Amino acid sequence: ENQEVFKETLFQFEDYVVEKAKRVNEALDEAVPLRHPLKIHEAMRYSLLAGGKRVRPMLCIASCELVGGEESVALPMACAIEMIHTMSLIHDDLPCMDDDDYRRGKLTNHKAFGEEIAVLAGDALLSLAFEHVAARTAGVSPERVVRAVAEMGAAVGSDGLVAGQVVDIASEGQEVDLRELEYIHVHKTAKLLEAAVVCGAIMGGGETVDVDRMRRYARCVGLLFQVVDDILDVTKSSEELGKTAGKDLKTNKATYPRLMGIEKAREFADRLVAQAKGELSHFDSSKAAPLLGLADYIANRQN
Ligand code: GRG
Repeated sequence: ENQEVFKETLFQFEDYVVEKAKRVNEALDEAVPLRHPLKIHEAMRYSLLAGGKRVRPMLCIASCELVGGEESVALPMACAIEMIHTMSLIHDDLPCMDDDDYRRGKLTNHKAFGEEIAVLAGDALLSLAFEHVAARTAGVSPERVVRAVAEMGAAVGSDGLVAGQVVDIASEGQEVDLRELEYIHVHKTAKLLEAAVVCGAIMGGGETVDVDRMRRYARCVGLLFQVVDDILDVTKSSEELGKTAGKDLKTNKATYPRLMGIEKAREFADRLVAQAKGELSHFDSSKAAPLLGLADYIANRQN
């Protein structure tokens, strides 16, 4: 019987995810219409609509709904977070950064449009993110919109994603210990996931205590996301061994499994998912179901 109930909730969670992703994709499509100059808008749309998992927008919307807000009040913010995520991927893939040829199953932006356009597409998406929240959010007090925008800006800048990238670049070829690895992951990955949750809760009208609880949930989920990424990296590279040589730089990169062993990394992931869920125990569990489901999804994802 338990298994039946489990299947039922799992099924509902899938429905939830599919429905939200559809809404987010439509809103993103509408946010960047093709217009003059054609090339830049094509490049922005190419990466933005390339079919990411939309984990951050879902966290944003589910957080808004958990504190009683309508989906519509968080949708512009959810799109803005995805625009920022996408631009960080475009810039991360550039030859001067990670120098990658493929992303989201397609050629990277600079491979498809050239480096100049890829840099500018990233810049334009970052700018559009802030414009989009400010111009499109409706039904939320100006104080809350400003608070959320400040939160989002802090997550991206030199105390956020950029900080993580800078420390990551500086650590290349160096010995990296667990503390430094955590710093990189918290900044490169967890900060934006945290902003997605916190900004969703702010837009939804959440009380400070609840926003704080959800922030703690998001920090666990953010780190979990990266630990799982590292574990998947090991699984994938052993599967692909022999097929692709891989880049030395990436092969030698510090990861949780490399620093603590695969078993300990899995235990760490289990602890993080339990802790994330624990932070939501104060909420009605049926209302918290989407965020609880997202934590499980992130823990168990295969890509
Ligand atoms: C943000 C201003 C600004 C500059 C960019 C390049 C850079 C600074 C930061 C790098 C950030 C980066 C690439 C972090 C990795 C994040 C990560 C875990 C990406 C994978 O996310 P998924 O699995 O991807 O959610 P999909 O494609 O599903 O969206």
